[in-house]
Amino acid sequence: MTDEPNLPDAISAENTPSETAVAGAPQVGVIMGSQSDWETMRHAIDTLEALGVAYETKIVSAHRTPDRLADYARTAVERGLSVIIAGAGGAAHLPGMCAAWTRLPVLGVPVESHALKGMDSLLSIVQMPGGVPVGTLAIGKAGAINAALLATSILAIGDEILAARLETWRALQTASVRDEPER
Ligand code: RP5
Repeated sequence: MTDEPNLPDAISAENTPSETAVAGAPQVGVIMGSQSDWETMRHAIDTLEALGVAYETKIVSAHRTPDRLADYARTAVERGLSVIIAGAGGAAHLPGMCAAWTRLPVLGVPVESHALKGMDSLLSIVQMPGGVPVGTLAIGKAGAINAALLATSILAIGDEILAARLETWRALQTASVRDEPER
């Protein structure tokens, strides 16, 4: 039995683009290596939507669509993105290769793999050589949610509306924690 609140539903943000968004243009790019990553990465999308952050999402594989990855990451700045969230599993090169092509902050989400429970994904993403950073989150759903929250925190540095929504999120989360365990 979990007490986990449905914060995306609870926050009831207005779902309008934040004040730094230009005509609803995406500020966050959410990419994933495969359709099979959707079940994890949808939690990042749900969180961004709840907070009213303008985003775009795309399947971009470092291995299967390398040219798509290069095009996506190399044009990310000029297209107005501020942060990229990249989720991948197994030999998860996507976040690191994406970071190689752009100066934007890249947040990596290790998707849980069948063979190694996501340890392979985690280590593939987290062990970047010095000079090309990827901010690595937890394996799976928690990492996807936190990547969205962290992306929003980055945007909120210059956006009071998003900052207020994050404060609301935290307050709802705090209010949802029981004082004593249910027996
Ligand atoms: C990675 O390989 C993807 O990110 C995915 O997590 C994993 C398996 O992909 P599929 O074989 O399910 O397409 O590139």
